[in-house]
Amino acid sequence: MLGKIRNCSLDKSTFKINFDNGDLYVEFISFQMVRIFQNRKRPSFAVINNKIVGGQDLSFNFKGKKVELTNGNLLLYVFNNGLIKLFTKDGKIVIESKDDIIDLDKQNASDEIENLKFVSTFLSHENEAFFGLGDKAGPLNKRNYEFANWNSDIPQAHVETMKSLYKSIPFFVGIHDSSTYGVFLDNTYRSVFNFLNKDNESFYFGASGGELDYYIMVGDNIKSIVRLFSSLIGTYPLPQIWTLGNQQSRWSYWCENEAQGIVDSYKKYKIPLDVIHLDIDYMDGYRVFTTSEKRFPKIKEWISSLSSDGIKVVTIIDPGVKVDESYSVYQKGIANNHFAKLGKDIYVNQVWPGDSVFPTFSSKDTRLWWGDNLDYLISIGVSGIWNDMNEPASFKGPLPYNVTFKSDNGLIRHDEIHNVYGHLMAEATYDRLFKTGKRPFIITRSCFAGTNRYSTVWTGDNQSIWDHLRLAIPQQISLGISGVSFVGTDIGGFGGDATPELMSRWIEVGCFSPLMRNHSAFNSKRQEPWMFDKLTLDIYRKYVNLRYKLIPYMYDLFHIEEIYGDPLIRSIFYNFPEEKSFFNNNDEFMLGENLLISPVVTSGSVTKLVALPKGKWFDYWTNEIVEGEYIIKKAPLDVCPIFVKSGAIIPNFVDGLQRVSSQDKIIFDIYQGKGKYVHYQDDGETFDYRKGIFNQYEIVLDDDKIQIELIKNGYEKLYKEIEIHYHCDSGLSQFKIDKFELNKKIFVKL
Ligand code: MIG
Repeated sequence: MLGKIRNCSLDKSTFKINFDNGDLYVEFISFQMVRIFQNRKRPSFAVINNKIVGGQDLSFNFKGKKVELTNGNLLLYVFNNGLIKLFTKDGKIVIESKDDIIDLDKQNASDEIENLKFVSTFLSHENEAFFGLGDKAGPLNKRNYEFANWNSDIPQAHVETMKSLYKSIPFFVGIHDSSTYGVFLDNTYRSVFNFLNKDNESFYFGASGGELDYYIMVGDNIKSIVRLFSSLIGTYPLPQIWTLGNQQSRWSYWCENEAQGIVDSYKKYKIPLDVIHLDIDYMDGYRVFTTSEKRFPKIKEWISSLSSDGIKVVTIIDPGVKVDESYSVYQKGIANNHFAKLGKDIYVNQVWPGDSVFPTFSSKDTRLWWGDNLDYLISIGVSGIWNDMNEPASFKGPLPYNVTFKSDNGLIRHDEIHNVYGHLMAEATYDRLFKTGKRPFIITRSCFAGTNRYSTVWTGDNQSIWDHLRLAIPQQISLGISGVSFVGTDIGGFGGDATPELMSRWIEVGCFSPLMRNHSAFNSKRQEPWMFDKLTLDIYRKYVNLRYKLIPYMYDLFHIEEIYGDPLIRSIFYNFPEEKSFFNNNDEFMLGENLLISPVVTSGSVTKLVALPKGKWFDYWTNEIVEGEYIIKKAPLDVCPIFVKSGAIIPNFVDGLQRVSSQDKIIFDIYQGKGKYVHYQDDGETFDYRKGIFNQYEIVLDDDKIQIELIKNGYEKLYKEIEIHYHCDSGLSQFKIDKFELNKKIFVKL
């Protein structure tokens, strides 16, 4: 414990508070964010921008038992032992320490407490709600649950009592009557967030190693907090547009013929497809960066023929490198000291290839070497990399804590690197793919805060059960709050056998996931859309078609996401923060600002009780205008209830596309009301947009008038045709706009 405060000083923009037993630093990163920390042993893996914003009015006042610090907007009290109390300038309480000693008699703590090196306990407010923490199972609101951050490979069914899953994002948003705030604990060791609230008055977090280093963000609503967090850790860079297409996977498509057959069937059944995934069996004996001569004898030619058909190939890559003296990846890794050690010896565990060793991704030269190995996959035409098993998972027990990894800042033990292992593997992959000039497409299973700068994620091994379809909603929303916008679940469920009904309902949810991929395990029922019955196939096609229409809308959302960090999949209160009843809504979500999806996620249901925020909403399928808190919607198996906000403007690709490709025509669905929308267009592939090579079309809707204007023309391929579909209380009307010039407003009376 820090003990009593001795003094405080301000050096440039950093406050240093000296206690009997150590120092604590305080920095106001901006008017809305304060960082409280001890000296770190090594730089953060997560934070890329914590530069202090100038122009703040910094001062402090030391009053014996407490220091009062301010930046002119936030007021922070620091007490003995480092306890804190944070206010806004109008005196509203944000967060307040309770006591640094957990009162075990009150049994507020859990067993986890034993392993923590430090703990910070805070008062919880009545009805305070908590959100975020990445991929944890259970409801959106994390109050009354406890979680641990320790990336774990969990093949069993994910349930709400599980403390950890694959990802670790030690960030949450708290909302109570006087404040909305976020806390990011920038610590990679096993950490614990306890919102159990057993004593009805407190919550705590802590970590089992490293230093105390946390940021508190203060804002008006959850969106402003997510944006502040994104400013610290970075956002997902605009993806290649085809990555928003439909993706098909299976563990495994065993050989070229089988994989080709899948592509052919998609064509035969007229379902759009952009990507096929190759799981571990494409490799030669699970040796990473090899391909099987037997099963994929002419892989380069095959990938190239797929490519002329518009299909991309993504291959899986695990971190474990097979121990095999005659295998060049192993040889070079050994020669250049790229593998983790236990004492003086290379550490060996088992994964798919049998005895395997683990790359030291914490070191730049290892990351570069890993990238060099990717050259082979790039040279045969692979378009994206799927990183699995990077918790890291291991078959012969977990890696001991004292396994060491070389790094750019000394050796790192496993207990410190574990939660960022997948993050660093993704970074290595990103850096190599970046050099191709195309926007990297990577999928990772494990991650840490900030991995979203490099990679998309999926939620790991779910199962073909209704509970996991339901879980997909809060899980994707929570990941979005935690900075991870490019998310998806294995559509249909990975383990177990999907029923036709479950499959149908899953595609009705999955078609809105940024990462839209059907994937299943080798011993489960085949899960491609035609493997069920005609009805399932028709439903599947209907929702993949819907997805392809919405791709320009999703791409626009990614453009905004890259700037601010707003996730695509959001809870309703992200857009309507005053509607607190949605804090506990786990069966609806929004895609961006305009679409509200209220899917059926229970077996046998053909109706849905839809909760709507205030305002006018259009039923997507019937154009019927609905209003009111709750409505009961008929939802037979082929209907996923979808509602569009009044005043919405939604860009669509034309119907019937089989691949994502550059389009000459765009259709704007416009829904009566007032609204404004900017549609973004670029080459969908390269980083040229960063040099201004893009177009923007602005549409303003004011009841019965619209105004369209090309406000930026940096990319030569403008749409040749714009079509407006106007939805209003008297029905649907359609018309075309075919000539437009830069900065010339076109007015249309509706
Ligand atoms: O131990 O590569 O989550 O998607 O199909 C299982 C085989 C390893 C786990 C992944 C899953 C993948 C499977 N992998």
